[in-house]
Amino acid sequence: LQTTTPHIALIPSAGIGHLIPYLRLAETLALEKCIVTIITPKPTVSFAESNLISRFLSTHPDMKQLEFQILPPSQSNSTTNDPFFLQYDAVNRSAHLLGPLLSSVSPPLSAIVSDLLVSTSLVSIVADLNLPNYILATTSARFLSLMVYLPTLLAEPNTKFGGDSDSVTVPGLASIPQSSIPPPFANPNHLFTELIRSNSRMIPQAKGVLVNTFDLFEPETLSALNSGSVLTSLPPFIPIGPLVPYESEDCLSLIWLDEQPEGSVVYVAFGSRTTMSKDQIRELGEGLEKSGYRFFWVIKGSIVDKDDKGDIGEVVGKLYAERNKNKAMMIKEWVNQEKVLAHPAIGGFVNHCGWNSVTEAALHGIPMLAWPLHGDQRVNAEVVEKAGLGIWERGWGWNGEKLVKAEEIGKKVKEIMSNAKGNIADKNDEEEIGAVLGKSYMGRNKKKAM
Ligand code: BUP
Repeated sequence: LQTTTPHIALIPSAGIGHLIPYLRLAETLALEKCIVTIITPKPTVSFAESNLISRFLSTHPDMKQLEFQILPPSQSNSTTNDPFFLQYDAVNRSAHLLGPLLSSVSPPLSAIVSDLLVSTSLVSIVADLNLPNYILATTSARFLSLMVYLPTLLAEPNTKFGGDSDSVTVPGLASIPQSSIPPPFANPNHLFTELIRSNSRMIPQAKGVLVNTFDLFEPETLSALNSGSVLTSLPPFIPIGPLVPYESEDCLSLIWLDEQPEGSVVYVAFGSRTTMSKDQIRELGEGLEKSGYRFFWVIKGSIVDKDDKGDIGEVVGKLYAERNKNKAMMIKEWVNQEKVLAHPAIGGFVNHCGWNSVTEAALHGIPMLAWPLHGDQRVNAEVVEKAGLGIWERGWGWNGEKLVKAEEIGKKVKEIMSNAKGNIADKNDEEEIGAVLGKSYMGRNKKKAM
């Protein structure tokens, strides 16, 4: 019996959070002896995306790539000027150019896996090519359920997002508090709302939806999606997560971590596309200092890295940077986050609940302080909290809604770090080591031992 090697095309959309899961899936499929072609929209919004694609291709020479030249994004839209939303829109408007590209590949394709946000535009292309189309969802099953049900909710005259009712009901799911619904959903004409509404309508036509989650993490939600409770006539939702990080290079900042005690460092990062106000960055910096723990802080000065200017001292203040240089790593460049989280020195993770960050923390068992800032992140934070993977202070609101003060931040950081493996705060070092080894042992040996 002759069998042919499956050839899968992967079509991500825009932004690091939508690219990394595709690269992880690409490696997994290649290890399963599939031929993989990655379709990369060009130009990308950020340097981080184009750098990541080049590095991935150079370390995975068997992988095929097809560059997909997209139409220029609109400079703005009356509802948003977020460069990533505008890029999703541009990829959708360019989708007709994909047909000839996909039909030209050799050997012929066996299936397509595409991002949910471009799936409607692909319907007729996939039908013409007579190919099964899978979606790889890059968010939690819980937020995905909200996306699946969004067209129905928006069609109901009584639905009010951001209104007075306490929560939104998606059949089969625990209700979602209004405060977790992304604010753009309150405007049916918002580009983000429109992109999700139009693309979610296509889900029933997909052969299956691959979800970067796992059964133990979101059991009720997966079962609601697969039992027809959310909507009837949905394809299977297949949990394939947490997607395993692909082989990649170390980054220099790991050397600093090598010198820190086990579980002693709190890692602080808010993903690739969110920046906080200057005041909030200052409070966060003070909060980290107040916590007494060592910290590794990835700081973003702009939404898109192409616009990021100035050094760390300019963002956090030169005095602050100097004061903390021995107990902190502060960095504005790209770090290999997955390797940072895998490092034994990391004891806790303050993050925005971007779904990739959540799954990476889950993979390495790092307790999280959830600080969701926009989009799907508050719904994701509910999942983190419910699964016992972290804590969340709901009152901190969306990004920019209120100034979260250093005092509160320091308190919450202490709370997660008290669950960490090493559990030794710098300022209490001597006392805590004394408590472990005994005060008289410490006194006896202090001259000859470190
Ligand atoms: Br920044 C940064 N290094 O320096 P999320 C990010 N990452 O490895 P986001 C690095 O990017 P969306 C860096 O490990 C994760 O895999 C990180 O995805 C990696 O958040 C990914 O966590 C970021 O989903 O995307 O960027 O906000 O809005 O789509 O959730």
